[in-house]
Amino acid sequence: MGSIEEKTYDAIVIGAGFSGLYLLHELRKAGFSAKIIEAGDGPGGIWNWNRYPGARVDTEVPQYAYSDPATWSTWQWKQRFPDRDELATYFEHVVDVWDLRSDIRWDTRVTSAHWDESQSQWKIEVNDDQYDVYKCKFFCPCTGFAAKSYTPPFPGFDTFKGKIYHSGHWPVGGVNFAGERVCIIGTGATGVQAIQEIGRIAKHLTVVQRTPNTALPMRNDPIDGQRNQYFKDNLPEWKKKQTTTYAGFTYDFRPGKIMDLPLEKRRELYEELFTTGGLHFWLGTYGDVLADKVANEEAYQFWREKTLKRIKNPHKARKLAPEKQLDPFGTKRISLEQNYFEILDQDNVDIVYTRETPIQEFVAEGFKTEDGEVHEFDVLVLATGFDFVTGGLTQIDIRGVNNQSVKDKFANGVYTNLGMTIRGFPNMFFMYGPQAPTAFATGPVSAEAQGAWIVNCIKYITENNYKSINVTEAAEKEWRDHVNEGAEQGLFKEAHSWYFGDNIPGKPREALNYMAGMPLYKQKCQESVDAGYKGFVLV
Ligand code: NA7
Repeated sequence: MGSIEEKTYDAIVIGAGFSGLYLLHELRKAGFSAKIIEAGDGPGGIWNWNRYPGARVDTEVPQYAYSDPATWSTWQWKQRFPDRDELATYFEHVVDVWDLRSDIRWDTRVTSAHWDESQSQWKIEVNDDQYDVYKCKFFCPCTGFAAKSYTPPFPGFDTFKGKIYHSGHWPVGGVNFAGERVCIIGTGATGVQAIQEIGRIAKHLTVVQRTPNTALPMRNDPIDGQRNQYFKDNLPEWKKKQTTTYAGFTYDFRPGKIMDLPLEKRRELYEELFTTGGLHFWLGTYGDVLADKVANEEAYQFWREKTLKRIKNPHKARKLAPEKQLDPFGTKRISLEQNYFEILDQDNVDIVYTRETPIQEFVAEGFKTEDGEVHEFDVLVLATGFDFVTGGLTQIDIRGVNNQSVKDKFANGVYTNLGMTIRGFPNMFFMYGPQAPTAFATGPVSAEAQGAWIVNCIKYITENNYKSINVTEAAEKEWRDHVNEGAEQGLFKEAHSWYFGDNIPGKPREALNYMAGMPLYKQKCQESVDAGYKGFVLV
């Protein structure tokens, strides 16, 4: 162990994803000293970790990118929905353009962050060999919404003798599945992508499905030089538009109600949105599809009609596209697929539908289902998701006033102000976390909105010689009520989904995201500033 070195910065940021990189760039532009501490070996956050086969973003470019012309004027996209490697290269490019590298420390995990009331500063400890300690006035965890992976507690799990990989921490060199007997548990966005790739090359693939995925066609396309030029010609306007829409896309929900249109027009629109691909059938339709049961059912039946045409095996068709939907269409995170249903229809793929045949226990060679059948495989891939939205914060030992931890603070429910600050954690600003638009807004747009607000707040504190900022009790209650009100709109709360923490046993059921849309979110954040940081105590 080397000597303990103390390093003092104005701000310490955790994580080099969309949020962290933007924040570092803006802090430095404003004249603050800042450092990112990043557990991974490169930038991109989730896109650095997402190395499982088939990992690909489901928001199209150039929407899924920063708005700063310096970052896009010198960049060429290759695919409408870039894969993990293309995104990793994009983030390297951004780090170079903004010249951030010297202020990022890689391969280093923050183990604790404690508020020192007497000094009005944060003390940050990391897991490196030197046991370095960082001190800073402002502490900014930008850990993302999917930082803590989740493995369900399957009975007998430890008895399985094969190899196990979780999508969230994949080996850097990759895994060769060719000719292997593989099992994938989980059919969320990750499961869909991994199944498409692994099903193609595995000798046999067992897919464990708990809920059928109403995945929409991605329709990925290569992007040539001419199209890249077209992007550049339009980007100033598109980036402005993205700051005005519900989810930070260039398109939005249509005004009015779909059920006011005649059937023929509705079918035409479904067809058009389906053909456009991506998330358009979900977020580019009329709002009543996600709010009115009749409209919702019609959208589902359209999806089902299209999907059934692609599945020949009637037993699989019944499992993958049941007549009666389990959760209202689009109220769980929509995934995008390329050839998911064709791969599942192959003879080398079996589907274990756990609502019909639950897993009883794991055994040495695989698992046994309650009908007595043993499903054998050599490699297990867990695509079972994450302790979404809150897990990134609660897994770090973050302690504020009176030594209270964020984990304890959130034990019976999430309380924040503006989805960026927590009462009892002075001078701490988190991004892309709880009670913010997070899962309902695309990463770069959210990063730019929150990053700008945070840097302005830090400037205000500094220029006015305040020691600290903290949230009032009334503000955290008011924000929670406002977030919950937004979550009452539409059919979302009827679904069993990670949007409400349902995927983690014992997690309180509550709205983890701000669901009233980016424009209202930004308005609320600005209102607080205009009223002299209403909802905060400045010391
Ligand atoms: P998700 O979307 O949480 O998917 C996890 C999947 O794992 C989902 O299909 C779950 O079924 C399934 N799951 C979880 N626990 C079990 C058990 N015990 N048994 C069987 N199946 C289980 O995570 P992803 O990694 O796919 O997606 C992450 C996000 O990245 C995604 O939402 C996008 O924003 C991009 P369930 O549906 O809960 O019944």
